[in-house]
Amino acid sequence: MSKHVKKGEIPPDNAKTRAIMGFTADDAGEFLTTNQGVRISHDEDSLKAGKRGPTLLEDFHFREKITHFDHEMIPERVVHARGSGAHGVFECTEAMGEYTSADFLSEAGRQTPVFVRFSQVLGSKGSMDTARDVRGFATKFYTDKGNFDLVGNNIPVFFIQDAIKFPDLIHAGKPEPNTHIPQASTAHDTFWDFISLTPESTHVILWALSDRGITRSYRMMEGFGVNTYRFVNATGQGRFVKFHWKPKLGIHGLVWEEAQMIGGMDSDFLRRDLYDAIGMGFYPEWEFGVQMIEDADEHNFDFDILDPTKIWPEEEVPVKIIGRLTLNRNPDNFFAEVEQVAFHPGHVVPGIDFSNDPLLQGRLFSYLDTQISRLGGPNFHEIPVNRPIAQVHNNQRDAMHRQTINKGRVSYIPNSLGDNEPNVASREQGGFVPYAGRIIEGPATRSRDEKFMDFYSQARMFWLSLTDPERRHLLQAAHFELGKVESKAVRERMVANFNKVDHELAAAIAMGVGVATPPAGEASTYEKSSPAVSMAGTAKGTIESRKVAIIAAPGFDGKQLAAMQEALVAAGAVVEVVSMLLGHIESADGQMVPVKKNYITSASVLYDGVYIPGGQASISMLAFSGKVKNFISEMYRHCKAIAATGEAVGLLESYKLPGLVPGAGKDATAKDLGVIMDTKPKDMKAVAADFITALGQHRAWAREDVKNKVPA
Ligand code: HDD
Repeated sequence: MSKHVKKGEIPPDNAKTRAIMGFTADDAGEFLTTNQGVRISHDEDSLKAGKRGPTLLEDFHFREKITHFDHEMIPERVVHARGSGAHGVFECTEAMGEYTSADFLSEAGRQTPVFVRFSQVLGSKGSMDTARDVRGFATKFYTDKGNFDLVGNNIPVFFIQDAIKFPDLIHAGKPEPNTHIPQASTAHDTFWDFISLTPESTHVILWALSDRGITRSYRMMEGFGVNTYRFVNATGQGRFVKFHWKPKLGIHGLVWEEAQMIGGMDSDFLRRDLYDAIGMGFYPEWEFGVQMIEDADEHNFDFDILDPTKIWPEEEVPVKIIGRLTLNRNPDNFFAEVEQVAFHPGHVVPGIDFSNDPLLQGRLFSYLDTQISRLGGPNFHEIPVNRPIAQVHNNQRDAMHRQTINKGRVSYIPNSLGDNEPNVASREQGGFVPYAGRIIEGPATRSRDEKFMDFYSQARMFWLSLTDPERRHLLQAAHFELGKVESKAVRERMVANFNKVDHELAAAIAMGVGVATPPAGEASTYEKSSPAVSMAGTAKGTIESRKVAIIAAPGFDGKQLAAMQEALVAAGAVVEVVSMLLGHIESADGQMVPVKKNYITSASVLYDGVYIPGGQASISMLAFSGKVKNFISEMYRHCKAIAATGEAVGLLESYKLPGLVPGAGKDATAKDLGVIMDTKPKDMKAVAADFITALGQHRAWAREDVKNKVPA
């Protein structure tokens, strides 16, 4: 799936890369100057009257430097403040002309440059990556016919049906205004108070409580446009459409305890993961898919297709794969690119239009508006990362930070002095013609259609479609989130809502959060399931870019370590030797191996798996280390792949990990539990192959039943 690039390779050559490179600056080998280009002779002392001051006002260099610094912060995004992004390319794999006139989807093989920003919704810019949250997945397609922004999330449904409630939702979820606690967490009273009084949110809440809310990597999550859009073809014929991103690496989450620990060990975990993967040439990939519904079928579903709290089950409306997204270039400057990129669902191109989805309609106002205060004026489209590669010609003029120098005296239409140019374009000339088929009728009303009021059917469908481990994780998440809620009335109201989804679900949550189990018989009777909503079974078997720790001490078995390392690296894993001290450790047969991390700078939660090679001297030292025992126990508790060879098998057995029978050796049970052990490895390739298989499964959920017995 991925292509390895050499460090320093020329960035991918496309129209956007060429355009944006014109704005980059490289200071290497240059003299220091002011912003006016004047070379500076001294930069470490301000200009003073005598050696002991005071500083002179005429020091223009000092004033310019400090003034710029004083103003270098801009308002963070009111939501999705924390995120990370990358450049890449979208390739159309199936010509879609029959359905849409969108030029970038018109022929297989057509490539379009993109910039993607991933984000957490609630936390501030400096919060941690692994908070339980919905994640943003926003894509800017720099098409030849103008920019198209697909501003989606990693969860296909939203909390509310109407944009008018958005400020309330966000106020409830953000830190409480009197204390500004808690940061980047929904586990507090105001959030659940709002949710418990907003039953339309029940469906998305179950998704957010599932492991989708704590993704292992931005590269391992799905993306959804969420709202219903329209495709419109060259003859003006329209149909409803929903957009999907499907990750090549499968859909994987963290374990909640692990997510919390990572928050302390490496709050940049997801950001680092994305940057490192692209830097190493493991380019993340997604398939792009669409679900389409004809106008004639608009009312033929047991949900309203305009309701953003409902999915179109993939089993009923299949996802047609029509493209591929590859992220292949890290930004050069986080602020200039990731921070200043401005998305807007209203940025569409001919061939894509809006539906009457009331959430989308409200979004169409909000995004343009917010950029004006965030980026300081209406010219944010001129910031390099936001500039379309399509040419811009209009009569908009001036305003803060204007870059373009428009020539001529005419800036109005109609005009005769400039031949009435720039002129409008017909549909045939590529002009955007709003979709004409939309039926808008009825009295002005602040109300919703009946099907919107069915809050529980699809929530139940989601719950019924999960596997046992997924359900267990969801319940544990609910116990944590609601367990932090002080108001018993709020907890009771939430349990009452869950009781309308499924009685067992409500009873299990009630038990953990100290409220009475509500009566049975109130749950929705909807019995459909949608296997596609489950993350289980999406592992692709690959271990490319997965991180593996090798724990060893001096006197380790050099052949075992080398063979395992070689096999893992060949399969694409990132291998780090962890030992007590940095520097090098020597094997029993005299090989020196560099140590990447010590016990203080590493932690089990930062790896996907661990291997311990044998070697009597090494194992004797490791056996004395509480840190090592803790490392392995955590790995076991978090269901990650573990391998041990030679004397290390005895070490592993001495930890008495529940479920691992002493002397299991090559026992199938141990393998099922994702633990590969071989006391006398004759064939290290075979041991490595088993370990790679276990790693490729992401987690050994078979360990679920026993893992909680391991002390945290
Ligand atoms: Fe939003 C940012 C996704 C509903 C108002 N939103 C924002 C971002 C994403 C989403 C991914 C970050 C973009 C970036 O990386 O810069 N938002 C969604 C999705 C929604 C949704 C999938 C439901 C389908 N949003 C929504 C509503 C409103 C907003 C209903 C307001 C009425 N969203 C905003 C905003 C933000 C934003 C205030 C903050 C920063 C920005 O726009 O550029 O305008």
